[in-house]
Amino acid sequence: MNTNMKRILRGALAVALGASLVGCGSSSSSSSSSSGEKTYVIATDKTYAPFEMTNKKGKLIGIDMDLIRAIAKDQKFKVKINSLGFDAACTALESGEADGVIAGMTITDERKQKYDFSKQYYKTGVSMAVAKNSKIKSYSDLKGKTVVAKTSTAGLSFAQSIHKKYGFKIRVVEESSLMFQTVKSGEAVACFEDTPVLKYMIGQGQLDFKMPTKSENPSYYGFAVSKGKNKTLLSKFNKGLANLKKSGEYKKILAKYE
Ligand code: ASN
Repeated sequence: MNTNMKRILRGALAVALGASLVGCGSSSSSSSSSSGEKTYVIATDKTYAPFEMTNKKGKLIGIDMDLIRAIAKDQKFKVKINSLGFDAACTALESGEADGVIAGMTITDERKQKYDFSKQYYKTGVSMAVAKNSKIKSYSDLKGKTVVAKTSTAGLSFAQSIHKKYGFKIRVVEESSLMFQTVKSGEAVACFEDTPVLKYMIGQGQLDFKMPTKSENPSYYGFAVSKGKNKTLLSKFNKGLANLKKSGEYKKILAKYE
C-alpha cells in the first residue's frame, strides 16, 4: 500500500469513528449561543393545563413553561421548548434529542430507574372524572364499561392497577384533549387524569365533568433528565427553583394559574 492510500484509509477511519461516537448519543442536544449561554432542549406535553398550554398569541404558557423560563433566566441558560406530547417527550429524552422534560411529570420509583429527577415542585395525584350528568359514583359502577387514559401516564398506571378488580376496559389515547373528548362523546364513561389538571379544567369551565371519587396516589411533579447524563442541568434547575422560592417568584407563578 502506498503512503497516499494509507492516508486516505486513515482519514476514512477517523470519519467512521467520529460518526459512531455521535451515534452512541454521547453528544447532548444542548448548544452554546454567541452570548456564551448554553441552550438546552426541553421537551414537554401538548396542552396540559395549567402546566402547558398555548395562549391566544400562540405562546406556550403555564406553570411548567413559566418555571423553566424563570429558572433559565436565574441560572443564565437558554431553553428551546419542544411541545411533543408526554410519551414523545420521554422518548426524545431517552434518544438524546431533548436534554430535559418538564411536563407535569410525576416522580415515581419506576421512572427513577430511567431518569434523574429534580426536587419536587408541585403536589399531584390521580383522579377519576366523569361527565357532569353521569350516574357513576364509584369504581364499582365501572363494571363492564370502558374508561380512557393517556399513554405512559400515572393516570393510566392507576387505571391498570384497579381494572381487574372492578372489571372495566381501558382505552389508551395519545393526548389529554382526546381523552376528554372520548368521555364527552360517551365512547368512554370515565377518564383517569392528574387531579390538578382536572381541577383546573373543571374550575375554568373548560370541562363539564365531575370527580366523584377521592384523589389517589399522592405524589409530586419533578423535572427529568436522562439517568446519569445531565447532572449540570439538573443542579441548575434545583438551584434556580430554590432561588425562585426564596424570591417569591415561584408563588407568583402558581398564583397566575389558580
Ligand atoms: N401527569 C402525567 C404523568 O406524570 C404526565 C402528563 O400527562 N403530562 O404520568
